[in-house]
Amino acid sequence: MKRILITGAGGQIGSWLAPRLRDLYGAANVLVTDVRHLGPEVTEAGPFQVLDATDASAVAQAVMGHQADTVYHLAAILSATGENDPGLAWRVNMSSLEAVLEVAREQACAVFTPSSIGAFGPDTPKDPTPQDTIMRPATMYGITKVAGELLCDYYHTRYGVDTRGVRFPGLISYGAPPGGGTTDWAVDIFYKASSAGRYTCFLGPESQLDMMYMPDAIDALVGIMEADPERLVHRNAFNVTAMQLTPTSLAAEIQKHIPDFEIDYDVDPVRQSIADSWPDRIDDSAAREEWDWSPSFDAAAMTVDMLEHLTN
Ligand code: NAD
Ligand code: AKB
Repeated sequence: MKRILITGAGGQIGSWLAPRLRDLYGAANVLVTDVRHLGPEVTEAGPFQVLDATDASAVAQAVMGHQADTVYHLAAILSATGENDPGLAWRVNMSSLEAVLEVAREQACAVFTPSSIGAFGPDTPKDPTPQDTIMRPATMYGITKVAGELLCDYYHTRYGVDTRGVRFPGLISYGAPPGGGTTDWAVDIFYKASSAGRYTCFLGPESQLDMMYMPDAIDALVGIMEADPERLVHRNAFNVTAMQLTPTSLAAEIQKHIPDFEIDYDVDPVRQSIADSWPDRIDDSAAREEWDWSPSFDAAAMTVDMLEHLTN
């Protein structure tokens, strides 16, 4: 049975991933960690530890103490927060990844690290965005993501560490709120639609971005880590997507269930310029070919499920 440690597990992804991994591999085998204390639904369901992932010796001690053979490294600063404090984004995203990769090298652990559509930049072909293409991001978040992809590749080729990862699009979920990203509008819109019947969007009406519903993202996380290594050519930065949304198209989907729902716009120039520098549609055929990636939720199915959970 795997012995797993998750960093940054209190966030949008970790709050879904931790229970899934505890179900799959046994609660006692999954050490959940975050830089802050988490609620009893996490801390009482299995082992939990407050852990600053930028503290390399604390990370090493936690991995060795738990005898972990696999690390899901989720601790990070996201795009919009990263543009407000680029130094913080660089320090947290790079120091924590280096700490995790070093202990993985010493202890022969497998490592999952999520990259992002934020790794692409304004010079990248936008539709479709190929798996292997120009990577010149315009944000500090994107710079840390490209550097992280390369560092993970390096630890695999140089030291034989079993590093794997995907480039996630914007993730949509209920539960833990999103943590300061450019795609947060696609989550906020559901909360405001179900509570107030209207939403003011910080991106313009036709800003198109790739998105994915969280249950598919969790399947991707488990799927890539369970994939046959012989089939993996890309390893650390697989494009994965499930749908392409604009504020206009998602509002129309919500209006099928809440006919009076209204959307208006108060565009935030910082997040708009980040969104404008990202792809409109990424090509995820490498993930489909190399580890049978296939999402279950399109925009219609995701909207039904989100509204059902939020109104209940
Ligand atoms: P989030 O902001 O919701 O959660 C991040 C967690 O990391 C938080 O619980 C925070 O407390 C913790 N954290 C911050 N600094 C830390 C530190 N020094 N040590 C330990 N923990 C720390 O982020 P998320 O949405 O869950 O994203 C997780 C990963 O997935 C990130 O690498 C992110 O870039 C990537 N990703 C997310 C999305 C998305 O839409 N959510 C899309 C693409 C990639
Ligand atoms: C963000 O908007 O920063 C994240 C991401 C797509 O990486 N949701």
